[in-house]
Amino acid sequence: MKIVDAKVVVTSPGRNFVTLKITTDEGVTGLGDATLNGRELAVAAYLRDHVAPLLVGIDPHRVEDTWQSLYRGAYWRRGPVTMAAIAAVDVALWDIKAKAAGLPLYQLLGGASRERVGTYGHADGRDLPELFDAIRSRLAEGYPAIRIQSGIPGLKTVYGVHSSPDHAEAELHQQARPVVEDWDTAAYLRHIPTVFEAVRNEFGPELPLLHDAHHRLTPAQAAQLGKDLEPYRLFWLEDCTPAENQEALRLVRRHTTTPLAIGEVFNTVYDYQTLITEQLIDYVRSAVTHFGGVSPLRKLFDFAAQYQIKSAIHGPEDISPVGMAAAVHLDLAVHNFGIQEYAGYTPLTHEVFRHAFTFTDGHLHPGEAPGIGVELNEELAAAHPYEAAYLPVNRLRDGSVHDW
Ligand code: GCO
Ligand code: MG
Repeated sequence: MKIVDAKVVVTSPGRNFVTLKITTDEGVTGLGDATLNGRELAVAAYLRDHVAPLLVGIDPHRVEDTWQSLYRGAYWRRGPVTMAAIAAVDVALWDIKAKAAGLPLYQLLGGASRERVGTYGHADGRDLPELFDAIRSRLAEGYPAIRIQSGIPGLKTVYGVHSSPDHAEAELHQQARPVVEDWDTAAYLRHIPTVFEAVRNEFGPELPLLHDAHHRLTPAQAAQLGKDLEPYRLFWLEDCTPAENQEALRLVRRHTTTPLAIGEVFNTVYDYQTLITEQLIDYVRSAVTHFGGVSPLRKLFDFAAQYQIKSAIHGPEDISPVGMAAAVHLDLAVHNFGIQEYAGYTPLTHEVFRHAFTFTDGHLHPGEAPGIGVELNEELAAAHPYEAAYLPVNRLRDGSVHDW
């Protein structure tokens, strides 16, 4: 078998997605997700201009060799643009290999280690009544675990909190200029433990609760928050400090038993080296899409397993259904699976990317279609072209930029 075409499709059925479609001389095709939120066209150009020409003519079954040649051969290693591009190739090749074998991808990864894949969903509110309503909605949808994000008194807009529940969908259409959010760490640290206390009082001790600090704290602040949240027994506290500094987690870990999750912005195993070998975290959060694909993520999970660290693949709305499908195959197969984030998609996104994976009773299953089980409706994708969009920026009260 030989690759005859590699084409990049950028579509915005509510938000932008970048998809690589590889076609072989035997007519078998494969899809990969290369979506990098707010920087989509950089990855599209990397793929179109620098990777696609190298793929034509090669044997698509050589997944590992292709990965290594794209990673090592570029000389300029790592980074989100490079690794998202390599991820798309890796997943598309796994898709082709599994289709050629007539098997769903999870079978090539060792087969199912579980019957279904547990998820967590998002609940947010500007105040407690709004948050409680959101939690009730997620519970009604069947989610077995819930991430809680809350408005902070005195702050206008906070990460993960929609300006009104009715606007949740509209806000998926991101802005053509970055929205400016405001931030006050002291106000946040005072308020969040009271939110978890109220949620525990209302919903009881059993519901697994998560929280994302989105890289905003210093190690000492994160340690304090972890300690303050201990009575509420979180499933995890996510991205408590900026992810670049692995050593920062030593201090956090020494001071709190709240489980820690990190890694959605990481793109290679080297970003995790200290965190894993010193057992400073409990969950690795990388997405198939931003970590170079199924091949390296599988290796990361195997490495993490030696240190009792579990998988928790990043699954917000900005991972396309192609990236999500690949994730769910891995989730079903790896032994040290922890949880899968699943934020769901707009109805139009489900139409553009028809997929075999299912979401029932808060659990995902990849389905039994050969490959990753996603088909791209190219006509519908073309009818919804790229829209300029940015993630927000975050500023303190004095106007200076803070981590977002
Ligand atoms: C999460 C993440 C996302 C990111 C988003 C950025 O835990 O789901 O923090 O919400 O902010 O993926 O593009
Ligand atoms: Mg996060």
